[in-house]
Amino acid sequence: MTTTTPRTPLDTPVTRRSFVAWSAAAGGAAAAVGTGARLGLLPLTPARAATGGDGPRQVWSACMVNCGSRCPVLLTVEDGQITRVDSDPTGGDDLELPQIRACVRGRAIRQRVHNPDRLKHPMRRVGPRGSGEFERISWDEAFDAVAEALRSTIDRYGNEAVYLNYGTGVLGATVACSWPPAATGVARLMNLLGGYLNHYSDYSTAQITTAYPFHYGEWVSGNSFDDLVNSQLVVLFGNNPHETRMSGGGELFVTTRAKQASQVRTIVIDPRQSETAVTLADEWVPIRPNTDAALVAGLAHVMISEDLQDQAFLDRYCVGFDEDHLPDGAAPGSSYRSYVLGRGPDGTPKTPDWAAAITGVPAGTITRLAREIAGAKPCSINQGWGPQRHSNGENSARAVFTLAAMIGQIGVPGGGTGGREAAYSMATAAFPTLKNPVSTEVSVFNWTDAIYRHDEMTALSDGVRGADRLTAPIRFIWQYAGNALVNQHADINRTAEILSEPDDLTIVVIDHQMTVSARYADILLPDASTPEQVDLAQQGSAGALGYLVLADRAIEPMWECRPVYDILTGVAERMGVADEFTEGRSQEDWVREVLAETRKLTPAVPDFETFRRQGIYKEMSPDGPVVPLADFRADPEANPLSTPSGKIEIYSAALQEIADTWELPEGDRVTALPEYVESREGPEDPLRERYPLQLIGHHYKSRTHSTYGNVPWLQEAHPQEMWINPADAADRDVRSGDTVDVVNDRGRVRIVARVTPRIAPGVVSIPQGAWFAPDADGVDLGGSVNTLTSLHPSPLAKGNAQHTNLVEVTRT
Ligand SMILES: Nc1nc2c(c(=O)[nH]1)N[C@H]1C(S)=C(S)[C@@H](COP(=O)(O)OP(=O)(O)OC[C@H]3O[C@@H](n4cnc5c(=O)[nH]c(N)nc54)[C@H](O)[C@@H]3O)O[C@H]1N2
Ligand SMILES: Nc1nc2c(c(=O)[nH]1)N[C@H]1C(S)=C(S)[C@@H](COP(=O)(O)OP(=O)(O)OC[C@H]3O[C@@H](n4cnc5c(=O)[nH]c(N)nc54)[C@H](O)[C@@H]3O)O[C@H]1N2
Ligand code: SF4
Ligand SMILES: [Mo]
Repeated sequence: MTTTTPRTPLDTPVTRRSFVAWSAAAGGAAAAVGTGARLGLLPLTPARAATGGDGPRQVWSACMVNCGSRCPVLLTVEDGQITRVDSDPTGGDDLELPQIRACVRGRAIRQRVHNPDRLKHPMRRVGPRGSGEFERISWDEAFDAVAEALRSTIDRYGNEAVYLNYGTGVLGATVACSWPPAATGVARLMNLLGGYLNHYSDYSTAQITTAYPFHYGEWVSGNSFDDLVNSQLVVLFGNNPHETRMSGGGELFVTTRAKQASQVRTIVIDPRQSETAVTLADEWVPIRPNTDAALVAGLAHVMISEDLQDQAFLDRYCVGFDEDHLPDGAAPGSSYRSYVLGRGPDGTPKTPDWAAAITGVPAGTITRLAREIAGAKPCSINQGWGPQRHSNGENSARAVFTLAAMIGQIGVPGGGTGGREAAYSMATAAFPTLKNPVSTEVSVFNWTDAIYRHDEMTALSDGVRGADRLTAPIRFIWQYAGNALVNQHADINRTAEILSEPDDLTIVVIDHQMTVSARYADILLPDASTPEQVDLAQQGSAGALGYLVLADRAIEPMWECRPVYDILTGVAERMGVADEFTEGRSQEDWVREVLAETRKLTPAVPDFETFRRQGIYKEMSPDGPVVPLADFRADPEANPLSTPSGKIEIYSAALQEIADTWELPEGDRVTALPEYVESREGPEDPLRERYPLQLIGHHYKSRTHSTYGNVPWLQEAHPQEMWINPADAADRDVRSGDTVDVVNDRGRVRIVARVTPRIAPGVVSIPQGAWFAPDADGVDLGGSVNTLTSLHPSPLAKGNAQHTNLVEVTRT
C-alpha cells in the first residue's frame, strides 16, 4: 500500500536502517512515564482522555514546521486549553539517543495555537483580492464553492490549470503532510479527479538540486556532522546550523558535541558572522554574496600554481579538471584548469588578486586558505543553501563541489562532498496519495508566470518538464499550509498584481492563521493545528539519530476548524469521490495504517497504543556517521555515478548542450564548468550606481519562515532588524535602532537598523519570513524581504534567487 520515500530535501535518502529502539534502550513506555515523573511531569495519558475538563493532563504532540527538525513537545492540557509546553525529557545529553529539545519556537507553540490570528470559520472573499474582506460562510457553502470552481476550471482548461502551490507549514506530518505536492492529501484528492500541474524542486534548494545531476548524477549529501570528529579541518560555505537546525537533537547539538570532543578547526565563509560563525567557528571569512565560485577559482589558482591539488583523485574519479580528461567533443581550453589559469576563452587567470576584487576576501587570505585546505587531511568541505539561493547559485554550488574534488576527500571519514551534511534516515512508510495523471511540471518558482503567460512557456524557454510546453494557464490554486502564494514568493508587489488580474482564477487557502497569503484567498478554509489532530511526525535531520513522534490530539479543533483530511473529504463528497478518497478510513485509521506499514520496514517502532503513551521512538544509525560516496571511492568502476561518464563531472557536456540550445534571457548564462558568472544584481551590476548595497535575507531564529511570525514572545526576544555594517551605516548617518527605508525598483521596506560588524561592508540582510504589512502608500512596515526580491529566475533551475538583490538604505 504505502511506499518509502525520501521525505524532504532536508532529509537524505534512506541509506541505512537500524532497530535500536529508544524504548528498548530506555526500558520501554514505562520509562517515558518514569523519566517524566522524575522531572516532575504529569502522568502521560492517551489524548482523547485529555479533552475533557477533568484536570491537567499531558499529551505528546510535535512541532512539524519546516526547519529541518520535528521536535516532540509535551503539552499540558487543562479545560481544553494548552497551558504549558515541555520539551522532550527522554534520553541523555550526548550523541547517543539524545533528548530532542524544542527550540524557542516550539516552546512557544501555545502562542501559535491560541493566537488571535487564528481562522475560526470558512470564509469567502467579498472585496477585491488581497483586500482581506471576507464573509463568513458555512462548511456546506464552502465545499459547494470549492467543488463548483474545480469543476468549471477543469471543464474549461483541463487539469493542468489546477496547481498545488508550495507550502511547508506541516512538512513533518504524515496524513496532514503539506509538501511535496505529491505527498499531500490535496494530491490524493486531485489524482482522483484527473490530476494537477506539479512543480519540481523547492524554494530551499532549487539551484543546487538542479546542479546535482550534472555534477554527481544525483543528490549527494556531505558526511553527517557526527563525523566531524574525524576531520582535521571543516570549511562551511554559508551553512548556519546553529540558526537553521536549532533542535536539541539536531545539527546545532551534533556540531557542538563534535566540536567539544575534537576541537576541530572550523572556518565559516559567509557574508555574515552567523550564529554558527560565532559559536562554532575558529575563523569567519566575510565574502560578498553570490561570489563563492570566484573564491573557489582563486583557491584553485593557488593550489594549481603550487601543485597542491590531489591529482590522482582528479584523474581517477573526475572528468574535466584538465585537458587530458575532457569528454569527447569538448572544445580545447574548456577544462577547469584552463579556466583557472586563464587559458580558456576568457583569457583571465583567476589569481588571488582577481578573486579578491570580486569576493572582497583579501588575496593573502585566499592564498593562506588554499594552502590550509589542501594540507589538512581529511578536510570537510560543506555548503549550506544560502550560497545557492542566488542568480548564479547553480555555479556556486558546483564550484564548492569542485573544491571538494580538488582536495580528494570525498567518500572518506572526516571528508565531504561539498554538499550539505547528510543525516541518518530510518525507513518509514508514507500516506498513499495515488498517481498524478498529469505529467507536466513547472519549476517551484515560475508558477506566477504560468498565470499570465503560459502560452510562451516551453521546455527550452522556461524549463517546463514532462511536456514541451504548457497548454493551459493556472486558474485554480490550492494553497495548503503555505505562505508562498505571497509572503515567501518574490517581488510581493508584482505578485499581488499578477494574482489580481484573472477574473476566472480561484485561490483556495487552507491555513489556520490569517496570514499574508490567506488575505489573497477566494475561499479561506480554517484548518485544525497540529495539537488539534492525530498524526505521525516524520524524523528531522539529526546526525546519526533517527526518530518518529506520535503527535496525538491534545485539544479538540477550536471554533469551526477541521483537520485538512476532513476538509478534503468534504470536497471529495461534493465531487463524488469520497469513498475512493477515504477508503472508509478516518485520519486516525490512516495513521494506524501508515504506522503498521512502517513497522514492517522498521520493526522496532512501537504499535499505535504503545506509541501513543511513549510519544517518541528513537534509534541510532547502526553504522555510525553517514559517509556518502564511500562505495564510489572504494571502487569507481564497480560503483559508477549516474552521470554520463560515471564520474564526477567538473566539465558537463550536458550543461554545454543546454547552454547551446536553451533560450535564455539577456544576461543569463549556463556554463559547462562551475565558472564565476557576473550576474544580474551581483557585485558588478551597473545598477549598483543607484542601489549600491547587496541585500540577502537569512533564515532567522524568531520564525520558521513566516510561521511563528505572529508570536509575541518571539517578536520580543528576536526582533525584526536589518543588519548593516558600521561603515555603510556611517555613510548614511544611521545608528542602531534608527528606522530606515530599504528601497529598490520593486518596493520599499521600513525597518529598524542594527549596525554591526557581523556583516560584510556593502551587504545588508533582512531576516526572511516577516509578514508583509503595507501602509496606505505601499511601504512595507512588516519588514518582509520579499517586498524587495526579484521574480527573475536563475538560469538553469528557474529557481528563486531570493538572496540576490540590490538596494539603497536611507534613514527616515
Ligand atoms: N526572501 C526569501 N524568501 C524565501 C526564502 C529565503 O531564504 N529568502 N526561503 C524560502 C524557503 S527555503 C522556503 S522553504 C519557503 C517557505 O515558505 P512556506 O512553505 O510558505 O513556509 P511558511 O512561511 O512557514 O508558511 C507555512 C504556512 O503554513 C501554515 N501552517 C502551519 N501549521 C499549519 C497547519 O497545521 N495547518 C495549516 N493548514 N497550515 C499551517 C502557517 O500558518 C504558514 O502560513 O520560503 C522561501 N522564501
Ligand atoms: N530558525 C530557522 N531555521 C530554519 C528556517 C527558518 O526559517 N528559521 N528555515 C528552514 C529551511 S526550509 C531551510 S531551506 C533552511 C535554510 O538553510 P540555508 O539556506 O542554509 O539558510 P540561509 O540563512 O538562507 O543561508 C545560510 C547562510 O548562508 C549565508 N549566505 C547567503 N548568501 C551567501 C553567499 O552568497 N555565499 C555564502 N558563502 N554564504 C551566503 C547567509 O548569511 C546564512 O548565514 O533552514 C531551515 N531552518
Ligand atoms: S522550530 Fe524546529 S527546532 Fe524549533 S521546536 Fe520546532 S521543530 Fe524543533
Ligand atoms: Mo526551505
